[in-house]
Amino acid sequence: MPAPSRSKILTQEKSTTITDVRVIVSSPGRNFVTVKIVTESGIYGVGDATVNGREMAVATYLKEHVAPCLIGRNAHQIEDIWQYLYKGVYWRKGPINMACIAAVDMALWDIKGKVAGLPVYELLGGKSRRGVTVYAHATGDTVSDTLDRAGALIDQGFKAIRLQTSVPGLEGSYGVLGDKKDYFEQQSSRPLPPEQPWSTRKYMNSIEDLFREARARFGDDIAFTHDVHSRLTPIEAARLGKILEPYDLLFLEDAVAAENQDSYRIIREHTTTPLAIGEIYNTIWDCKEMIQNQWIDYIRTAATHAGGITGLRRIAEFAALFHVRIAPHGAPDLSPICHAAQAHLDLWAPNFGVQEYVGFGTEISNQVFSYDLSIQDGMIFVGDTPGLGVDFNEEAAADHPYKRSYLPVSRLEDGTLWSW
Ligand code: CS2
Ligand code: MG
Repeated sequence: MPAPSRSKILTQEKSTTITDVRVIVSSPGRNFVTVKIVTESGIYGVGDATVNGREMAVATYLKEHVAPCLIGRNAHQIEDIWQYLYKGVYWRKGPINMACIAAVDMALWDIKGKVAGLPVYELLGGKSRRGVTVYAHATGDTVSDTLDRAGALIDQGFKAIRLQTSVPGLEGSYGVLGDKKDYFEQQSSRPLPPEQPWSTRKYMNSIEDLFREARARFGDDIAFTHDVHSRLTPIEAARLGKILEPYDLLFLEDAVAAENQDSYRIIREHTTTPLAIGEIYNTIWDCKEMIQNQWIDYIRTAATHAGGITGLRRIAEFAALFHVRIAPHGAPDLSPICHAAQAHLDLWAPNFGVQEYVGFGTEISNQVFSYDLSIQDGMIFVGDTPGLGVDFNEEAAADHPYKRSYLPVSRLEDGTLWSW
């Protein structure tokens, strides 16, 4: 077939020349930062840049420093634009910078799919599975409440469940909703960082009950995960891993805050409980050491926090060399755009493990975000809409203005500042 004439390529470039970059901060139930990249032809793409509790930092960075550099560029040049924004900034990496690159990247993949008339998973290499297996969240003030919630999820067909429950004697344990109806409501009422107490001793003295009773009630087929949320030291995490070995977890998440990746070597030397980490990582460099040393089993980087589809694809390919599977973060502070981007990537990735799932949104956020995603029998199914299959209603978003909201801060019972 003859190569397209220069004029045809130019026509393409003209039609996909970026003419506008819009950054919208809205709060349909909780704050989100959305990027909309518009091309000469009118085709546009959307991306998620939400960094929970620092939304305005991201929005300003995008408006002031990223958007001007994109006008006039060819939206098809996803990789070149990624490299331009990553290397061209000089001050590389970091959560704010990488969330901006991520949102632009998602929007460009969305545009490319729309121009090609294909869903993004086809552009990545097609489906490697029929659907995306997820793990849902079961949480409660008591072990019994948590397991009742888990039972309801199992009845809905979920095959993997994250279990979190209150720590007896502590006010406000991580991952427990208390009197709030969902995570959105829980976060929306935080105009200043609430302070939550932590006691490793109280936690370690109670956590085994949750999994012993879960296995007794549900048997061995259900996969359970648990999120420690970076609160232990390496040797404490090693002990927790050994305590939980009889209950055969799918993975123990964020056992230790891992700026020092070598911490995971210590945990690994003591326990066979699978380990997962990565939701706050921003680049492959943050997790390179622990992947190549096989100190972890799942890497949980999120499209919004680790450079978009392009960033996640690089991490997935590297992780596959070391038997590490991807288990992308899927928290309520990622927008449906991120959930969709990850679902497309999960469908393609040969080393996909499991996707965190807390729902794609609520009745309010669904007024702003629409998406070609469904959940059935514990799996996400991605439609064949070209691009990411998501849309963002700017008019509806304007009805839900941003309102500052923080993540909590944690302190030990003696007042020492701790990881939340
Ligand atoms: C949690 C997150 O879902 C998880 O694994 O670690 O919900 C985390 O607490 C939030 O993303 C913080 O914004
Ligand atoms: Mg987590």
